[in-house]
Amino acid sequence: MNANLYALFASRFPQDRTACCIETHDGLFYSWNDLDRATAKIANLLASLNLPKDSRIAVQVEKSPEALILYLATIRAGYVYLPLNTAYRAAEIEYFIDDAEPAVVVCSPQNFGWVSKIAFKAGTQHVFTLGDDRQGSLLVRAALQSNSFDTVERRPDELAAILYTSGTTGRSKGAMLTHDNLASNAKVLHDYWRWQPGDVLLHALPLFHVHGLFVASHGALLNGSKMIFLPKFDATEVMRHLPRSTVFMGVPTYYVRLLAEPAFDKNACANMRLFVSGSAPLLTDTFNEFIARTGHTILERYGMSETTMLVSNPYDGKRVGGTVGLPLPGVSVRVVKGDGAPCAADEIGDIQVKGPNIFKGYWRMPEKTAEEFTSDGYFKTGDVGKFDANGYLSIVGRSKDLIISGGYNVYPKEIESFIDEMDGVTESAVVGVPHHDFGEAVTAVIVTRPGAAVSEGDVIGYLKSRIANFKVPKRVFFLQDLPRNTMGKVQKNVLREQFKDA
Ligand code: MCA
Ligand code: AMP
Repeated sequence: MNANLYALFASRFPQDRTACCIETHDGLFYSWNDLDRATAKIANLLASLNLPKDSRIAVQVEKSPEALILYLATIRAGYVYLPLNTAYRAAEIEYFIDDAEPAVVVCSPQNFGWVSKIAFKAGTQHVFTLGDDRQGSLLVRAALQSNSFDTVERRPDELAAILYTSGTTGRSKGAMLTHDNLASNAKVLHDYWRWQPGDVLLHALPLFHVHGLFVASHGALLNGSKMIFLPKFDATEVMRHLPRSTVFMGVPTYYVRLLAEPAFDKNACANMRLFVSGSAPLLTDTFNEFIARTGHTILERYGMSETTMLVSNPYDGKRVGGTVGLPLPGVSVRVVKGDGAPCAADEIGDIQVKGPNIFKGYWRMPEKTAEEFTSDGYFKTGDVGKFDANGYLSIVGRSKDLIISGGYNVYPKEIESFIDEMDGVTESAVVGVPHHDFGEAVTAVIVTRPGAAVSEGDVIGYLKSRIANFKVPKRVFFLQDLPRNTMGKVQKNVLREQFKDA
């Protein structure tokens, strides 16, 4: 049997292929026939390029139905999809392209100048453009191709996607996900969250991370369900479409922003079946306020780029606020102490996981991959948590130095290395402090050289021209010295406490 993930989706398309598969915010309708034919055209285009096996197709484009179609076409043609955040700037894109050596790069038309320069320098042969308005050379070239394509045979353990996830030492690592990693997780979630006939997914997440690209889209595709596609999250737009939707997925910031809308109430959610939250901790206050306002209990779940989804609150059973729920069927989750011994209920330790959804390793980093697995094959998540007596997992912290802002990961080490390059800066420490909207806000604390005149505005301006906007500190503070422990290590917990009300 062909284990290509696209073949699985195709086997679940609804009988009526003229039914709507994707509806856009501005009133366009794509049927399942359209999806089949459009993925075939792009798959034929990719096949015509005679790319080597396992070629990476790197994509940095705005969200659109065609962006999802490009993902599916890549999988269908047997290549490896490599999505990139649209906020990334030249230095970030250059790193990913140099590291992944994609055979094809697809970028937004307005970025063609600088992206193609980076790609051609790195040896990429083909650079196409794709806009969010159905423009660009990719579609022009694909239009000339046949609209039928035999989905390429793939084994379960062959690569389907690489997702870059930043490293604690600053270097991003490409998590290699196989067809079976994605297919097994999609099937489990489809059953666990009880997707049903008539479901409609309101899709407001970006298409370059696990949450929007896999968890949300795969559920609808496996269910043969319509997706209403929003170009980005916007609370007013979400509310406009909720009455015709049944399933919504988002990061906690989405729920905070929805609750800030006075008209968001039981009535607004009357047609809804399921709200899912993940990618960052959902505050218990948000969880409780959501129940009070809408009568719906948000289902919180937990996963990673390396693992896709691991743990979820139940659909039918009790959804407990402040917890991420129970291990998904087929996924083994344990909490261990420093010496590897299992923790008792309510005892805090490191979270380790095993299952068919766990990635194949980091792209071209075998030593790093080996370091992140235990001798008995468990992946070390870098998250710290505890099980309660009922088997519900809570995440209480992270052993990795990571900030999650509005669902995006920011690695302090990367930001510190940019700040430390600035004239007049001696050293810096970047921490996350509580933020009502983004959950955590990136905050920089800097020590300057004597006599140097570096201002908050200078630092923010310098960083904005170099790195993705969401990584730029919201505030910058200056100290004479950074607090250190007896080993000389910067005490970030002290800084987090000192600037928590910033
Ligand atoms: C935008 N900005 C941000 C963020 N997003 N700053 C910090 N954190 C962010 N997440 C910047 C903008 O560039 C802008 O900067 C300023 O903040 C205000 O922008 P705003 O209009 O409020 O932002 P927005 O366009 O509304 O975006 C906020 C957002 C978005 C809707 C929350 O960030 C988002 O969609 N996040 C979802 C991320 C996601 O999909 N995560 C899943 C990862 P300036 O003022 O300087 O111009 S997958 C994952 O983690 C795993 C595996 C899992 O478990 O799911
Ligand atoms: P990423 O590198 O984007 O895959 O982010 C994965 C990380 O997001 C995990 O290791 C967790 O730290 C965090 N995460 C995801 N879901 C949740 C959640 N529901 N609660 C708390 N943290 C979460």
